[in-house]
Amino acid sequence: MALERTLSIIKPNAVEQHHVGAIIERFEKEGFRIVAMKMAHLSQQQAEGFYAVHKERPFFHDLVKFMTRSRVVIMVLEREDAIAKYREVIGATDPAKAADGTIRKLYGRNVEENAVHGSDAVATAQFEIGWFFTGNELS
Ligand code: 3AN
Repeated sequence: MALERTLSIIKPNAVEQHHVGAIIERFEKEGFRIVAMKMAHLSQQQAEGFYAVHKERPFFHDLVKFMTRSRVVIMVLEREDAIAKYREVIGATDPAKAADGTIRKLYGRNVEENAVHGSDAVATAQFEIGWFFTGNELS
């Protein structure tokens, strides 16, 4: 196992429903260290660039609209094996298919409004962290 960092976003639906505190508490209890954190209302350009890998997908336009609807909390989280462990804690993309007790099962509304984002690989995490944080904010 290696010490890794992953990019976490608490999405608009979870912020609107006042689940920020519960979600952050869960990550800390699962052994993640918060390396950096900010709240932001994403611009269209920020959301489109972040999700550029999905730009040909049919849900891209709606996803960008949702992610720019209201404020999000963006965090860099660190622990051993962070990427796989984080995805275990959040559960499957579709909350209806996510395991009991996972964050998406607890706080997700549907496959789009699924409460949280998490990086899916080390290279993706590097891109995503760099998209939102400068080197200074991570030191
Ligand atoms: P994950 O976030 O689990 O890595 P991805 O990368 O396949 O899932 O999808 C990125 C985001 O796009 C999801 N978090 C979700 O908000 C949205 N999304 C994925 N699949 C769909 C879909 N079939 N319909 C609507 N939105 C979707």
